[in-house]
Amino acid sequence: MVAAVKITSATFLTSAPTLDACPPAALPEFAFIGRSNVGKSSLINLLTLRRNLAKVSETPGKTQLINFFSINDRWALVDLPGYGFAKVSKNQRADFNEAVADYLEARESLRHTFVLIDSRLPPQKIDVAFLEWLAETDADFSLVFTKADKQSSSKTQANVARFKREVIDTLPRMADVFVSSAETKLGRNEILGHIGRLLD
Ligand SMILES: Nc1nc2c(ncn2[C@@H]2O[C@H](COP(=O)(O)OP(=O)(O)O)[C@@H](O)[C@H]2O)c(=O)[nH]1
Ligand SMILES: [Mg+2]
Repeated sequence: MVAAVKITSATFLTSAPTLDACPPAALPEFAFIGRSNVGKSSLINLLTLRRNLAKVSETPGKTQLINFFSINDRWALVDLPGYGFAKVSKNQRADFNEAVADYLEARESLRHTFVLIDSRLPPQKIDVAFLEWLAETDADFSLVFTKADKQSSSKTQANVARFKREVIDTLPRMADVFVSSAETKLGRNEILGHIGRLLD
């Protein structure tokens, strides 16, 4: 069992539409990215044990702002706009908000990025394309397979293994993998433990 960091305060800091509009890079930041509806906001609420800190939406793709939450006045959680899929001529390309790309490439205080993947789905092109892009930056990132409560753990493990096989040739090294559920709190201690180690 890993020692999780203790969260004594969690407050909404600000929302920003672009990298330039982001608050001063004063605290180490842990960002959450993934397809719309994958569970980014729910995971932030799970980690902080605050029900409505980050807005959970039934409508995919609604949040287009970068949302900052200050934790213990020492570090920050960052809820990024979800990516979608755009058809561009013959090729489908990863369509993520320009502000997200700018943030992930250039934010000085970004310490780590959690890439969220729906644990119920076979590897999605958009997720693989996004990881290919992310791996080309110097980003430090890990994978979080969400919504594990919606199926058996053997099905989750099979999907995680399948996803790893899909990206193993793309990534310079296999990223750390977490499995989470906003319903059962699965993964909370492990993810907070990871954050704690990175903060040390
Ligand atoms: N059963 C289950 N539902 C989840 C989980 N995480 C998110 N959801 C639901 O999935 C939907 C989208 O979640 P949200 O956090 O808004 O996703 P976001 O768009 O990535 O921020 C909401 O209806 C959530 O209640 C989870 O771990 N388990
Ligand atoms: Mg959200």
